Amino acid sequence: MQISDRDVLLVIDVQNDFCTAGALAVPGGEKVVPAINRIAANFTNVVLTQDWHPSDHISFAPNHAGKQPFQTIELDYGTQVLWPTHCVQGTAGAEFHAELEIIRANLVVRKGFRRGIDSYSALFENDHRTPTGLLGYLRERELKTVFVAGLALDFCVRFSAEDARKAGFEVAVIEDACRGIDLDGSVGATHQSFRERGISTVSLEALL
Ligand code: VGL
Ligand code: ZN
Repeated sequence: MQISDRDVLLVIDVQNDFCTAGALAVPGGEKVVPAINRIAANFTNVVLTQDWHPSDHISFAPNHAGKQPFQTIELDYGTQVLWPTHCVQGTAGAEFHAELEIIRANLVVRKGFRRGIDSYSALFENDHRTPTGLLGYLRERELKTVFVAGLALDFCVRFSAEDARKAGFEVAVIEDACRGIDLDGSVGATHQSFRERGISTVSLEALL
């Protein structure tokens, strides 16, 4: 597959807290790093996202008396999973994995920095309305196809891919450059959603 100057590689949340020994470790999370470094070298346009929460963030289970991680609460924007405290602004857990070649990035988008709202997607926060600014960037740069990789497949990768597709981009998720959390069948639901929405999945090999 030929990569063009109208394509962008969107690298989601490759941060220490989502890797082994991190606060919200995704199984095998760090395995995406060499894969992403290899494909990033083939793209002119590379955007990274960084989950970037204040310590009093509403998505953190310890901020809700009597709640445990992975339970859910109802907020005015819908159901919110409560997570272990992770990716707190300025902490080592919020840093990109040390081996991720961040020098390839044209843009780093931070998300989830408002106390009262989570942001899985790189384009819109969890109310599906508040923009991160990335959509404006992609449109102004006249980018057409968004290739998505990173963590976690069934949360931030999924929401980012869905929002990009809804906004009219061609979207391809690079499956072997992603890893999932898999809460209550969320990886299966992600694959089904991709099929229903016309989000394609590609292998790393196809892009090398
Ligand atoms: C993520 C849960 C909470 C992700 C971020 O990057 O998929 N998941 N914050
Ligand atoms: Zn988060």
